[in-house]
Amino acid sequence: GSFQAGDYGKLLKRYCETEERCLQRLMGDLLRPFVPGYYGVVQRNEQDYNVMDDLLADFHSPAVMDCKMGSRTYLEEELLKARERPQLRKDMYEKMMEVDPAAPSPEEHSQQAVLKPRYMQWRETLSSTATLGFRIEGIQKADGTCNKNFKKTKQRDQVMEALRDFVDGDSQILKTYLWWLKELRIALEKSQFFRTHEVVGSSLLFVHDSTGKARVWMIDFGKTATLPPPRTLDHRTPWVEGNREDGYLWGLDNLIDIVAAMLPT
Ligand code: 4IP
Ligand code: MN
Repeated sequence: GSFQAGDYGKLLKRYCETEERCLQRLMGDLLRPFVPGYYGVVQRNEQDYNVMDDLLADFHSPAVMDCKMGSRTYLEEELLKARERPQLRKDMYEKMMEVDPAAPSPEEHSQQAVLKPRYMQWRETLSSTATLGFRIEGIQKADGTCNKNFKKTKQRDQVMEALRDFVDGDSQILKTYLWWLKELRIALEKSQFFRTHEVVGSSLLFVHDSTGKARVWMIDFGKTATLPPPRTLDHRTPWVEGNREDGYLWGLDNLIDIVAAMLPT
């Protein structure tokens, strides 16, 4: 993985210039309370790292969920690249075959490879990304057990089941998450950073523990692209190639609806 133990309470993540730029800007944005604190770059064994807050440090045996936000998980620029110089990806063909041997087309079978946008789109429609604007990537429970088996979690009721299991049926935790999600939405709708960036492949990290503490943060900005001024996004308009919309807020609206519907009335 790309993580290494840093000082206590800090986390080192393999350096990425795009992520550095975003985290720097986010430190001066309204979204600051919703992102890990950023402390610059350090080098260890010739490798650079971005230093940020370890979001789990203030929890006791936390349960953690990663939700990838947005209706699109690849950049428009990757689409252009795939057209100009198509790169056959054997690894992505193999990942596809592992989940559904019927998914590749005859041509893809004969090449034993697929293009990246094709793989990413297949993942989007297999999961809830295309229909709900977010997907669950992984859940780690308090006992340390990990579940990354959400590739086919697509329907609203399947998402609810995964969420209910994540909080062990605790409505109070769900209520706290709902509160944070709504606070985040308010901040996103006002944020200068958010308006001026295409946010792709970014996740919401949900963390809670048995003390009842629960919080949500935005993480992973390696594919968050600055728009050329004066362009902005509303993050709800459906994507068509060229408009750069990412469906982030549309996904958050859906996630908020789903969590709200799980709470007793
Ligand atoms: C992965 O597919 C994820 O989409 C990665 O995104 C993506 O990295 C990988 O592309 C792709 O293979 P699976 O989750 O199905 O394994 P993330 O890093 O957000 O998890 P990018 O580079 O697009 O962020 P490649 O091209 O890195 O393999
Ligand atoms: Mn991620």
